[in-house]
Amino acid sequence: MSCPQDWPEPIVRVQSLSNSPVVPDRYIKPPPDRPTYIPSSDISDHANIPVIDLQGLSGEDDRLRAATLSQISEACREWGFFQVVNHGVSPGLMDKTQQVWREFFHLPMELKQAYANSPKTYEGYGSRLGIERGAILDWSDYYFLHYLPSCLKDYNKWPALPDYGREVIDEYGKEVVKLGGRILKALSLNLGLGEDFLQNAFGGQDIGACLRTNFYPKCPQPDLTLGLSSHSDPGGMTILLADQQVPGLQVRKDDAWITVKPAPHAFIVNIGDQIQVLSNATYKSVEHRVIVNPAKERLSLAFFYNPKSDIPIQPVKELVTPDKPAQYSPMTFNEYRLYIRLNGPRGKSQVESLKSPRNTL
Ligand SMILES: O=C(O)CCC(=O)C(=O)O
Repeated sequence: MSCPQDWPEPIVRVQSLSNSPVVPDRYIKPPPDRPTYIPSSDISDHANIPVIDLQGLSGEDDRLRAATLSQISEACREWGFFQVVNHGVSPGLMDKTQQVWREFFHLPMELKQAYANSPKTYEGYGSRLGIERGAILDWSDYYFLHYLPSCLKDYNKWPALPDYGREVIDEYGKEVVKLGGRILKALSLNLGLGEDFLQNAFGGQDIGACLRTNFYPKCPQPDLTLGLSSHSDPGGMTILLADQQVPGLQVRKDDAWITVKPAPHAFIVNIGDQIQVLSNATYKSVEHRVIVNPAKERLSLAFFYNPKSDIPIQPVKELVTPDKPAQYSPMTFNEYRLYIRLNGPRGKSQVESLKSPRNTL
């Protein structure tokens, strides 16, 4: 099955609704899914996901390197989410890339409409995930583009404005791909595999890398809706550059939602479903969602570091034992991501439903 060529209903840009006095019905979540709006000033009192300094990974100090790996291991097992600082991507480039996207989303609507996307590839300017007619939608617009594989990278599908944007977005992608490779090595070692094992399982140099820049306009009734509904990321690993000024990302920890407080110039890293599958559920992707703000818009850059799309992804045999048989059947990422592309974000329902039948008896 493939995605249809077009959306089931006319697209409404959420940005065009941000001055309405009330949230239209299409965006009102059922009561159990509604968030409790937390003013930014209260967030500092809450628990936060671990913050890990990556400097130790590249230095000569073996003890520091081992300690850093161990922090990453614990964060993957306990949280599935962590922040990294001293990660090697220049703060100036991070700021400039956010600035490019802010300028893009503030262009006149008719200029942005030239990049309107369709569910066939999702590339371009979008305002919904999923194609179910009448679905309750999220309070966000986004822009989706590919970096890798190179055959999918098409500058014509990247915004031409602001005029310095493509170069900056390109540079940002190169740097974040490098960071993804370093983190994947750490995960691989922590799983007791060779440092290149996971990268090879992802397809070596032929990985997929794409960016979704999320734009969450301010919202008149933030306790009735969500910027992005609860989901786990379908891909390998996500490297998120969150808004430094406006919190919004919430991570599910046990039965609570923890609001992430981004450290200055940190990236937020999370395990996606494909690493859950490859690691035979040693690492788990974690549900997260985004709340919106009554006074401020919010911008985030979600960089998806994914396996090559047409190779079967399955638990690596080194992590399959008689006590822990393979939990998932092989599936290509191309097949896997169709679920979210058709249905929109739905918690962890997909990866849970894929458990091999013999393990659900
Ligand atoms: O905006 C955020 O902080 C998170 C975005 C996210 O979860 C996603 O794009 O999948």
